[in-house]
Amino acid sequence: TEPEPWWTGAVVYQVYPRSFADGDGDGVGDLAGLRKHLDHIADLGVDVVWLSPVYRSPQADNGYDISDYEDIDPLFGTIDEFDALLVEVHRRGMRLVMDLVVNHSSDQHPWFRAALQSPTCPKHDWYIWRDPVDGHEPNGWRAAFGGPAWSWDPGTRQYYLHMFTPQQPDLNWNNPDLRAAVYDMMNRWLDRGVDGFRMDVINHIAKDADALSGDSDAYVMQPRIHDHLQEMHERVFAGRDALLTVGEMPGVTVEDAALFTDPDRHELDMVFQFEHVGLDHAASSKFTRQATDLPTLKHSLARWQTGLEDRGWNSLYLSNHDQPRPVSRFGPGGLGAGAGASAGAGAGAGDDPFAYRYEAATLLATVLHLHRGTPYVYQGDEIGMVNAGFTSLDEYRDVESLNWFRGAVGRGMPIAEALEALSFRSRDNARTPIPWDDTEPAGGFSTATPWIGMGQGWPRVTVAADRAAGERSVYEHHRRLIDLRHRSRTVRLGSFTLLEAEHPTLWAFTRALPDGAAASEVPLVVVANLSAQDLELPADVAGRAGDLVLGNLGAPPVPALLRPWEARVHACR
Ligand code: TEU
Repeated sequence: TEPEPWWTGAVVYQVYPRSFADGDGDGVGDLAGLRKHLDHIADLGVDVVWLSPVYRSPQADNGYDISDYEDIDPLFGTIDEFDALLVEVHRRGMRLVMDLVVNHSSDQHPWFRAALQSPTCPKHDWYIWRDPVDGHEPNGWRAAFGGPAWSWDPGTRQYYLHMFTPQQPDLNWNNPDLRAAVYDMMNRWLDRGVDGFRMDVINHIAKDADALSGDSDAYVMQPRIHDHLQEMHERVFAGRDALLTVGEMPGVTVEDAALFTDPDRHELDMVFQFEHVGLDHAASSKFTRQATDLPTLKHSLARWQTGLEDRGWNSLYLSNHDQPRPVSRFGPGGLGAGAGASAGAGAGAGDDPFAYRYEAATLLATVLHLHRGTPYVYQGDEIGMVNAGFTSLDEYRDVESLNWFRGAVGRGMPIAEALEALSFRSRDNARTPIPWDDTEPAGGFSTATPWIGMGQGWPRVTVAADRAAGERSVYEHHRRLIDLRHRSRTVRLGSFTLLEAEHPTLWAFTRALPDGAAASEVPLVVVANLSAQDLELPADVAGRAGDLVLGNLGAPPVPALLRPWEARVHACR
């Protein structure tokens, strides 16, 4: 049989460079700062570093608006600094995956500047233009960060499409020259030594902009997406070894994902799906909290486990630079506050944001890393960082947050209510600087005032404090989880079975391989208590739990009892 791909045993660490470490003292993280702190990542045992965008960019969306795909923004360093980083990453036995943002470019990219010249110049067709209809936008599509998805260009007297900010015009993937230019660019990065790509909103590159409906959802992913990805594979990835490709795909279904990640179809290794991070969003807006509960979350992830069991592969994440911190969202003040509480405004807000922080951070990591798929650790989660806790608008930086606030308050929402929504949902919750220690002015992140505040966790939650916490180090727990994946074939490939699916506070499942003879193939049972009360394991679960493999609270005094926010991995009896 074919050996399994290397990334079934890999763990990825995501770096959001502007918030990781500042090497040149301007208050913004950069490549030099990252290079200095690489051992923090390597010692965790991860296999891959995914670097969020460092390309030249006006920073309208923190680098997700690229004006030169082949150079580094001076904010982050130089191309020589990048090469030096790549050498150091490889020297530590890790791979480096770049962000690829080709659904759109910056409006300052020379391609778009050229496209503005006239509707007949060749580059014009590299973007998506429509004539006005009755003096208006051609359809009612809305941009993700507010306002219409079409902006008027007075020069060409046409509208151009942008699914995000007006500074991020969408590229036209129907144009073969555009596609060739993107593939050439990707090949040059791979030739330079990078090891793959995380592809930003890649399921949106094939869209039907002629659709007249007021809602873009049905049209952002057209069947041609599969042709584009197969062509990309053939022109870029075929014949290259040991790469990793992961496509970010808002709205993707498990059925779609099985196609995208079926190895025989040569499209992508894995995708980021959004189902589990949408459960607490109202359909109308991500800023409206929707009640959810543990059974719903368990079922959602379990459905993806089953759906991609025979073909395809999952990526596993609870957070990234767009999502709140897992401890705050799924911990005692979030999901753990219960379905009723998570519905109301201010749920958990009065509570201690640090309650059971170590336990919740390590429990959530245990559950995530024990699923089948490739786990992604977002910077800061390995020390159990919490939401930013900002209380006034001037603390926020994110364009999505600022635009939403302006719109909501403009429509009459009380300011306090809008600030409350930002406090649980803003992307800035995960973008505060890594607090390396408790020194002024910025916890070792920078010698200057940082571009965004340190957040409520600082100076209590720091890398130094966590590393000194011994048995209660979130970092150390992640290291053990990653080590377990490397040692255990069951963790990598075993099939997943959810136990006690309807239990309101117990998350329990087994992982097992069909024959399972070798030591690395022992079947495992995972049990986790998402509550502040002791939990007595149901007999069918307790009966399975043999030797303790790993736990966040050490050996249990009473094996059939889970302490508050305890998570354990046992060999199956
Ligand atoms: O995000 C795409 C996306 O759909 C969302 O997760 C988005 O960030 C948002 O939360 C909508 O409410 C990707 C990047 O990860 C994000 O940082 C960029 O802003 C976006 O694409 C545009 O490039």
